[in-house]
Amino acid sequence: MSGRIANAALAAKVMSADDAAAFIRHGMIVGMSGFTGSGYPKAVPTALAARIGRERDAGHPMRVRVWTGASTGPELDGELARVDGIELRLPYNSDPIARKKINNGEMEYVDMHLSQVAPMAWEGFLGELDIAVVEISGIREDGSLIPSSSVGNNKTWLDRAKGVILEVNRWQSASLEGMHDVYYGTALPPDRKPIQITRPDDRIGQAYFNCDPDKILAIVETDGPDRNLPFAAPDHCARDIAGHLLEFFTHEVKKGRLPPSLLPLQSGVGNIANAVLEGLVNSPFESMTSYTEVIQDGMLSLLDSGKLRMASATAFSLSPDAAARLNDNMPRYRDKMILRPQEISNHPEVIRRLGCIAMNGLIEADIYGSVNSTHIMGSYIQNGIGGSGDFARNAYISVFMTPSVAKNGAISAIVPQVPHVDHIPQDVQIIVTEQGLADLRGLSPKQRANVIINNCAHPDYRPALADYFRRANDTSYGKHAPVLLNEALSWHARYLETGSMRL
Ligand code: 0RQ
Repeated sequence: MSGRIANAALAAKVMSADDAAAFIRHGMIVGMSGFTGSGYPKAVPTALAARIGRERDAGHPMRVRVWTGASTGPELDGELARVDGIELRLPYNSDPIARKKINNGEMEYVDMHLSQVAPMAWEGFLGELDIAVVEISGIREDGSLIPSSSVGNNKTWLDRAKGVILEVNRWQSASLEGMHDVYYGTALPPDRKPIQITRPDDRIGQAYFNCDPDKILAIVETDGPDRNLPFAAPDHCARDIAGHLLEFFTHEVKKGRLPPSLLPLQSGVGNIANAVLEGLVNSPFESMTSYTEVIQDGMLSLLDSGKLRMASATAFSLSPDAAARLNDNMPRYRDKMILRPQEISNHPEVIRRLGCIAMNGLIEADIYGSVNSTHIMGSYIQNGIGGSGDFARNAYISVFMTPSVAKNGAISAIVPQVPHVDHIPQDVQIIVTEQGLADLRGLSPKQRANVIINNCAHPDYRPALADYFRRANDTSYGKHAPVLLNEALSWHARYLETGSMRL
């Protein structure tokens, strides 16, 4: 054994992944750990998928409903989706095989605000949780559990599930111990109390999960890395977007609308968000903090540079190099990081109180500033809303960023009307592309349209957008937010018919 299980009674429950997976039966709801590819169980889902494949071949279809924190890894979503083992998935997915099944109509998917998953599980709206499968980094003598590289919804899964399967992963650094802050004070209305976080540094909970030992059905020892995908080096476009944003922050500090240390940063995942964080390393801002969902490579660089004082999140999302750097230097980083349950890292009350600066990616925005973050061509889901809605609505400043074109220029990211809305104009204050930045605060719809078209649209599409807007102004039924109903979505229809939005 790895020496990670210090409780003798629980050590007696160690078994193989195959034996542990046998506790999961057809139709069950299974709550798994995992958030942005970190801290997800690796062995039991793979064993479960193998069993589902065997059952299917023997003529006994078997499917389960899978809840997680957010995205996981190929051993979980990929393997289970491949054997058609997932009947329903929530609240976030980025696995390509699962994405294909969802968009083929072969898997049900519930795309949720990440802060709302745990409360809704407690409220009973989602169904009864049968089994929790949770990765941890160790078990203490008193039976309490040391979380691993993500906290996500684990506290809720461990509390709500009828049975618990634990994966103790010795790949995870033993020095993670003490980094987490697991809050046990949440309650349902009318008994909710204020969440007492007034600075990103505040600790309000405990470093361990509680778990009723009688519920623990199995413990599996593992030694596998998190998904940890490499980030692309920032290209020209990402660097330009980062540059516009840094110029904007400098301007806001000069105007006295942001303090010189800015406000707690939330950063979405992906290469552009990472480029912005890397850009902040060479910025004039000092003593910054972060209150976010995920700690990615750029956050580590910011911590290394001394510019970022501390980071609060619910998970890591690191490249293999950055994960190795973190694991090798954990004692140095540990005091500067806090991992919390996602209902706290994404809590609207805390985000509003702290005044976070939210920075998220988008698929497309329309000329009035509605943002589509999820549905390509209005119907094909890419990932999900994730935490972007939690942060965008409640942030002090809500920024969305994107290249101005997609698919080698065949698609404009600025369109007359988005075919799916995740973020309404009121929740979208700044849009940035490599072309420039649109500050939409205090602007009416028509004023927004002018700024978005002129500052953010690609020059190849700007004349067509301006022409649409001019004609809409002339003939629209109402002149508040003019729209040509028959034409508004014609750009998307044109892409589907011809492979390009160009006229
Ligand atoms: O598809 O890979 O098939 O070519 O969309 O686009 O350019 O790789 O962008 O990785 O920055 O993701 C909005 C999806 C952007 C992400 C989104 C196609 C493009 C490609 C991906 P291909 P890129 P990114 C914190 C906050 C919601 C969740 C969130 C996201 C694919 O940021 O999931 O913010 N956000 N969470 O080709 C058609 C367009 C397109 C387009 C891009 N306009 N039309 N296709 N694509 N723009 C994290 C969590 O909550 C966990």
